[in-house]
Amino acid sequence: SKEDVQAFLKKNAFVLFTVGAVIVGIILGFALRPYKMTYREVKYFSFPGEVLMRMLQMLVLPLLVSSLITGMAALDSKASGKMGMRAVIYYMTTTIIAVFIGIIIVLIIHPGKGSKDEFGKQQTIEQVSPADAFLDLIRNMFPPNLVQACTQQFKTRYGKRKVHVTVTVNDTFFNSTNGTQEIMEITREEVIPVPGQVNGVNALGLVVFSMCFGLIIGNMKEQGQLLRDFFDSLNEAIMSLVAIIMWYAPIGILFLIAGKIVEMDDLTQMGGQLGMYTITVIIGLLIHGVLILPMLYFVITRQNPFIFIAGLLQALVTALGTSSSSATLPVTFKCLEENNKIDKRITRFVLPVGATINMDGTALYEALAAIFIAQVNNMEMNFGQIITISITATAASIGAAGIPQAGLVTMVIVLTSVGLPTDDITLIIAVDWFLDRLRTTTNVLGDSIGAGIVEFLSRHELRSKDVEMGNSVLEE
Ligand code: DAS
Repeated sequence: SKEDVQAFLKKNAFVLFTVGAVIVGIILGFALRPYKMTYREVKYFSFPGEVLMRMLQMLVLPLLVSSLITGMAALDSKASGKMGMRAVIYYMTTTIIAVFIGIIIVLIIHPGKGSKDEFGKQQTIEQVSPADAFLDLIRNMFPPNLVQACTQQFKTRYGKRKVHVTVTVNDTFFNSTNGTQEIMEITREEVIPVPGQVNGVNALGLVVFSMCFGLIIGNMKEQGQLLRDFFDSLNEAIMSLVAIIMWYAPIGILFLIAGKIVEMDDLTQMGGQLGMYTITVIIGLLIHGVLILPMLYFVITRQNPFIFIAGLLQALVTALGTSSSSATLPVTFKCLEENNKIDKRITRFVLPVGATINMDGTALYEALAAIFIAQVNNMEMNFGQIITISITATAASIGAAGIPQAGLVTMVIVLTSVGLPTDDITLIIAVDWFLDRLRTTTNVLGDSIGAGIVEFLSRHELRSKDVEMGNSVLEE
């Protein structure tokens, strides 16, 4: 009936807006492509998207810290220890499964055909040894300066930027007596690839600190009450801010997606190996996200995984639009707590940690991409090398920050570990912006399903804690 339709629309307005935004964004993007906007015009056009990105990022720091501290403080150390164990086992298992799928699928489809001819020009990539990368991971866990940890800069984007270059031609032949002579100078606009910097927070360091801090103030008696109340109330206030931003999110997502489509290169090489590679990654991510994770959820909780995923839709779309799991974090919280009714003591712990270290999509991607690069170089990996790739891909996904294209940077570790040319990362840059969005969506899905599973497994502890506290803990 008409009332039913109205009620449905009202209840699902957010989701409809968000999904609508993606569709309109894609259409608008393709419609504007023929106009060949300049770099500056694209930046103006996608400005509403940039604003959304900044709003979400603005909340990450206070949200991450306050949710982890209150999450840890709400449980005694035994209960949080058990919950933490479950979460870690879930993270490890799903990441290893993801890596495994990536490897199997790339070996079966074999998208790399042993030649680099069809790829564009290559650039040089900074070398990082696996040992250094590993030590960096540990270093990041213990930031010497907490304030600095809140303003860490990441070198990540290998995007393209238009710059004015002055070309000076030197002629030493006619003027050998006094060195070089300048004979002409021109200025032109050229697109060159540049590694950029992204502002972020050292999430790993803040996670470690907040967890310890939360545990400590949770164990303190009355003296800890002030801090517990403070962070609890901070967390509530931030979540109310998230609710406001959610109304703007569809507009931002629309322009993020449209802007990216307007700006992307013509994918003329997509017919060849790069196209096959893209399809291989998509298949791998689909197997993991649509098959394995839902199955795991069903086997453990005996509930319909797709109803659970439907509640997450807005978070998934935000991940697709922002290609950052940490920028998506506020929305993931909202979806899980409000739509899927996951206990806050679980989300507050599982989500920030998950967004920082649990990246199934990235792990799958890194293993797959490394083997693809080996194939392009006509190198078949032996069993030992494949094991090395799976271990380093897991480490690289843990080390990758939840920001756009971070996975591309940590891939250097995977490649060097088996002696593959790191400069070959540039072969896949052309499609990375797109695959990044898909793997980020998979990452967010993995964290969210993890929250559902950990809650189910921890139901006894949660209940006995409720009883002990007279059911007053964190009950809104
Ligand atoms: N885009 C990242 C994320 O936020 C990770 C990656 O680059 O793989 O999940």
